[in-house]
Amino acid sequence: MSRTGRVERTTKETSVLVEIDLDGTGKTDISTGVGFYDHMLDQLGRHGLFDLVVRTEGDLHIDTHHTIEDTALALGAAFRQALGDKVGIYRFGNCTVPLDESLAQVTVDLSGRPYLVHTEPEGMAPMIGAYDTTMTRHILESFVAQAQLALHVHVPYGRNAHHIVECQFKALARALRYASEPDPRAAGILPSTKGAL
Ligand SMILES: [Mn+2]
Repeated sequence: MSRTGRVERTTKETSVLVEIDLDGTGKTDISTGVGFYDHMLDQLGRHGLFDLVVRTEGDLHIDTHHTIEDTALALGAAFRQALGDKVGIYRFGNCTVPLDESLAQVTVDLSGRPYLVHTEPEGMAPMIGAYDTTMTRHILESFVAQAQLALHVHVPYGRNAHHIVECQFKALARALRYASEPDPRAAGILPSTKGAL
């Protein structure tokens, strides 16, 4: 059974297409018009072993905000769609990833309830190319709202803004992979005593 999601989302501000295959090999085809964001979504596919297509055309003449946010919303919706009934998966995942001087700790529960806890160092550089570093939290909020999962992302230390953001996406990718992967001991079993996720 294929675990794929496909979401098209069009507004007056953006037009987004996301396709995801949870059981892929990390093959990505990403184009949002925001170079550093493309780099981050590429990390998500590669380290999550998700095949991922993202095509966003947004109102970049205003700024990158709508483009980045709406892509994250569509990505969350596609991920939720791909998870299907969540039978036989691990449900929980966590991963700690260093990037030189920076460290990201990510824990996820595919709970069906959106909740984000996010901390990162204060005072990092405001921009990485055209990417506004305050958008990282907004991306995570948007993704969580649509993917309906609990996500805790912490960067206890780090200095370089590029490193601080990139280690979060790498750790997120790996935590999502672990949580969504089939658990061979739990085939046919829903990982919840409640009977629904
Ligand atoms: Mn916004």
